[in-house]
This record gives sequence, C-alpha cells and structure tokens, in this order.
Amino acid sequence: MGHIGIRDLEVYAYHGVYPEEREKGQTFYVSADLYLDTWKAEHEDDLDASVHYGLVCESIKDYMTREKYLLIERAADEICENLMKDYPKLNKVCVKLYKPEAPIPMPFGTVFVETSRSWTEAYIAVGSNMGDKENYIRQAIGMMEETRGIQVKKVSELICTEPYGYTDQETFLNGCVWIRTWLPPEELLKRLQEIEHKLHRERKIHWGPRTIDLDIILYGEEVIHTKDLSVPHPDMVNRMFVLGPLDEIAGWAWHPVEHKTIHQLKESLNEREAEKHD
Ligand code: GSY
Repeated sequence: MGHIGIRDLEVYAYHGVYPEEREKGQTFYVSADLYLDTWKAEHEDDLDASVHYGLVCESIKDYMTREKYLLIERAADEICENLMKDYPKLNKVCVKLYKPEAPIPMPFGTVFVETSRSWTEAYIAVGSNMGDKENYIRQAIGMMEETRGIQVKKVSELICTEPYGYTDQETFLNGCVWIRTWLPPEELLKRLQEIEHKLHRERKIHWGPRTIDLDIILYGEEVIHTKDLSVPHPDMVNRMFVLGPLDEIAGWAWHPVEHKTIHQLKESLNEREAEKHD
C-alpha cells in the first residue's frame, strides 16, 4: 500500500463552541494521510490510477466549510468519512485538524485532533421466510447501501432453503452480501438491527419466522465475543444456506478460527451431510 500525505492545508472555517467563533470564523490547518494501492500509478505514471491531491484539498475545504460544528472532533470526523466515501480508491485515511487560534486564555502552540478510518471486508448473511421474501431482502440490501460507512461490493444469488433448527415454518430465501465497512463491529450490528427493525422484524420465537434476518458472518479476520456479538458466526460452519452463497462470492475468504477458507468449509459440510445420508 502506498501513501499520499497533505500537510497544513489552510482553511478558513466557523467551528467552535463559542458564538463569536461561529460568527467570525478562524484559520484551521488540515493534514491528511491517504493510503491506497499506488502500484499502478507508480508503474504506469497514470493519475487515474491514483487520487488527485489537488481535488482532495478542494474536497477537504468543502467538507470544512459546508457546515459549522461545535467540536473539531466532529469536523475531523466529517473530513475522514467524506474522503472515504468520495474517493473509493482510498483504503485508509488519517486526518489531523489543527486549531491554532482556539480560545485558550494563555500562550500555546496549537490544539489538534487526530482521527482515522479504514475499510474492513465483511460478509452478511441475509434471509427471509415471511411475505414477499425477495422484496424484503432487496430492500435490506438497498438500506445497507444507503448506510454511512457501508459499501456493498457483491451480492450472491438468492436461494430457496429448507428451514434449519426450528423446522415447522415456511421455507427461507437466503443469500450473502460482501460489504466493506469502516464501522466498528458493534456499530455495524446496530445498523443492521435498525434495518431489521424498519423491515418489521419481530423477535417472537427464537429461530422462528422472520421478515428479514441480517447476520454478521465474518468481519475481516477478527474474532469477536461480546455480550451481543460473536464473529465469525458460531454456527456458520453447519449452515449450507450460509456457506453456499458465501462460497459463490468469496470462496477464498478466511475463517480465522477454523483456519480454513469458506470453500474448504463448504466442502467439509457437504461431506458430513453426505455421510449422514449414507
Ligand atoms: O439466522 C438464520 C435464520 N434461519 C434460517 C435461514 O436463514 N435459512 C434456513 N434455511 N433456515 C433457517 N433457520 C433459521 S433460525
């Protein structure tokens, strides 16, 4: 991964807690580190393979001046998140925002905040077994696409599957979605639960019928065990309705606990299921 650095870009803006800061404004300085794959730009001398740092500076000025924020934390966050959205070639962005004229009643050099964002590849299993199943799933994917911090990269075929676990219910429609996200796992979970909620998901019977189900299957190669979240999904290795669609879009993805690819996990589940029927 290569890196483009911008140092001390001067921007006049109106962020601050005090009314006079918001009326008169002051000078801020922005430094940004933009991480991307620069191999092609280095070898082909082609600007289209990189990001145009002049345009990035214009964009930073725009993000800094289109709103007034109370806090420099918020303004720096806005720069980071908008750069990630508007420049898809960037894998990671680190921003430092300096406020040398901050209202501090004693001599000082400057104050600054630093923040960063980077994309993580993640995989979401989608399922529905109520009403217009395909419509619920397509709506959920559309809502993921609209969510700040989530980009949908690929969607598998949707397949009809027999209910697993609690079997006395409608057949399911299942698929998998490959996303990239800069949301931390707990925040990603919250956004997915909000989408489920908007699509009238009710948690009545455990493993029971649902309009939409969105499960985080893998989040990078992280292993997470919190009160609300276990990733990789603990039962994914037993669910063909997860491994099948996931193998279609990301067979090479790595399971950090089983130390196998998704394709290998699917093959071994196939073998176990074949043995059961022998
Ligand atoms: O989170 C899984 C929901 N679910 C499913 C499912 O999505 N598909 C199939 N075939 N059976 C299921 N049982 C449950 S619970």
